[in-house]
Amino acid sequence: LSLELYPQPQHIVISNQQYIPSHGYTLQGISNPDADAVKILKKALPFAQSGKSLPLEIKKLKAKTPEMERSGAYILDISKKKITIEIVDNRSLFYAAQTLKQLVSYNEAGKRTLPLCTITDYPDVLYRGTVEGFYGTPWSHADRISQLRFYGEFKMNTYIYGPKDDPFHSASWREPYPVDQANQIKELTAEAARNKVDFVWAIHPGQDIQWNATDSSNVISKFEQMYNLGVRAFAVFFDDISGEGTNAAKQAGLMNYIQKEFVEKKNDIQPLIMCPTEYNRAWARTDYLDILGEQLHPAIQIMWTGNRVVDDITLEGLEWVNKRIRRPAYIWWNFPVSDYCRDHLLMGPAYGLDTQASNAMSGFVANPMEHAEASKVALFGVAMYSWNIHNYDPQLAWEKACEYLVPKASIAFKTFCENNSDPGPNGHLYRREESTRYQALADNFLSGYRNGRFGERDANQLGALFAQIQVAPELIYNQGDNKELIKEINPWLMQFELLGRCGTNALHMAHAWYEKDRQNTWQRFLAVSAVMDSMKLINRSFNQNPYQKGVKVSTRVLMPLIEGIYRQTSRNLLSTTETPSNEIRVSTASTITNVNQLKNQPWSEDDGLIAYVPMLEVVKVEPDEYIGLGWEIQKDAESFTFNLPQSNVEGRVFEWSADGKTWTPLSDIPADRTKFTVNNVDSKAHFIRMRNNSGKQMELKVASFSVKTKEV
Ligand code: LTM
Repeated sequence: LSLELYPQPQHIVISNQQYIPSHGYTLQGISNPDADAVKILKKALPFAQSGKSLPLEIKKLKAKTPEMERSGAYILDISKKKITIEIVDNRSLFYAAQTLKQLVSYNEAGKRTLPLCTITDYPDVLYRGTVEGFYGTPWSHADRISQLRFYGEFKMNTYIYGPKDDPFHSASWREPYPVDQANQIKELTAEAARNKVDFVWAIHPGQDIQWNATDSSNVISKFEQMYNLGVRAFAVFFDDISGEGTNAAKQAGLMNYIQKEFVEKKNDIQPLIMCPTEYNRAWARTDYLDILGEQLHPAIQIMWTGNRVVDDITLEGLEWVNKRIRRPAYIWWNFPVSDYCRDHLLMGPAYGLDTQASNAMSGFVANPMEHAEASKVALFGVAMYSWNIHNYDPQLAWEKACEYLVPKASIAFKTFCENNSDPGPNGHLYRREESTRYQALADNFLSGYRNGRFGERDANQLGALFAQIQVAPELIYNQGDNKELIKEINPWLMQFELLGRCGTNALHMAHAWYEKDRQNTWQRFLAVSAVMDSMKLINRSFNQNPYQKGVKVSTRVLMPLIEGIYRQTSRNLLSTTETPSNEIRVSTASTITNVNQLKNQPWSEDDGLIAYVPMLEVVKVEPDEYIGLGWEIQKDAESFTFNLPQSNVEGRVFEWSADGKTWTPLSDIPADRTKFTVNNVDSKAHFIRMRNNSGKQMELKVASFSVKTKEV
């Protein structure tokens, strides 16, 4: 007999007996047990009003192992005569109550039943939860309240508040919050406390901080304001900054100052957390981390995203960084964050997490999508992983998350999620499995079709899938349980319905061709074209952010399959190798750069505008390295625009070239501008670049680097 509990407890001893309590329970043991926990217990169990009762005893836990001393550890024993809960702290009782709630079931007669069992449970990782640390629209107040409740339910105890686009966190960090926002933060700290979550407020001061006494006290004053709102946990982020603020010794100095002047004086504050500037292994090329390791107060936690900005988490990678920072890293996992692939949703399982790494990290928090409710699919996995690392099963966690979020249409929701999980090509080279169950099917069918065959069995299976895809959105809309989720993912649901329609038509079209029914093939061809046009319309109408515009679904397997069938059919129909007009056009424009960090950065071409996809992180450009664009001979440049915030301007040169070999300086660019448009680009130009001629390393952010072209 096993128990379905999430997260899975560390140890369960269970008899195969279910038990119907003969009386209601009465609380015994420690005085003043946590009220939030008691509320859950009272909902889960029958409580005695008067007369005969069974004891529910709460007592202090006498730990026999270090794990059982951790905040949140508990022993829950259910026997016929009584229930006993042994606890370390209030969080323990709250978690035991959450477990109990999951244990209660109802028999056919509607009576509450309990399994007779003993559960000994503790978290593998001390700090577990999320860091709202993405670029883009910060979560709403309601989103955050709902998140905190979700964390409490699944035993996550940390929420780090650090949305990059909250000015009071980052750009205007010295300013206090206006009253209405301050009040909301106060409400959040109270909600966090009710759910036994540490609300950690983070500041991001590094871009313009001055290393002097005034700014040190500016940080403390801001923390004081937050303290007065109920915040009892703090972080300082130094990620994605350039210039003076990146100095490791100065950063350590400030952190130690906060430790001494604020944390140690207050006495009721959680350990400080810092996010370093070199927060991943690919960027750690200096002695920066060693300086932190040596100089930073040992009580301060250091965050770490892994071997790259967005990556899996490995024990080997953790051991590498832990040696340098001289403490176990506090993981900032960049999943399911989608601020670098905003046209996609990351709805797949939280996998790629080392199950042997429990002793190598002090904390594990995940950076989510700006879509709060949709992020819960992955965050459910994060809760399972960080509580019980060895037994983590990403696929199981994903399935349970889908069932939890959309209970009445969980199959439809799984269909949606399993086909919307890959970010598509991106500068981080981070890819996720998507539609894996259908990959072989799709490949087989397409290669057969290209060779004049029609794989009937494959087509039937794919047809069933596309039918399922087409109805999935309707089922998800109709279940009505989770309106917030639907609001967030609606453009993708609309697109998904069209994908199903498009796939069905594409299969019929292929079949008609195989049957030599030219007329029907044409009809289906036009139907596929029409659906593709509708998909393009959605792509151009929704989610029009300046980074990755639009709404993409199933781009890894299913959309390429449909496009492949469509392309082949158009070739068949036209008996030509020419590309049809509404096929995605392949351009010969490209980025030209020898900067390592930019080599994989995607670029876009839209209406003659050739552009780098904006980057969020700071790019380091070594002497003589350049960032540029090239375009085809059939096009003339009308203008060139750059916006390179946080950049050194000294020693940079802008140049154009006709052949990519001989370069001429672009005149008329003011020397001090980080943002400018040149309107009179020489018509012979087919390349433009900015080169670092300063002899020193240069830092910049690529907000925009683009050329507007017209056909000649
Ligand atoms: O990852 C860190 C430490 N910082 C930023 C995040 O704010 C951002 O959300 C992620 C993903 O794009 N990348 C970062 O560099």
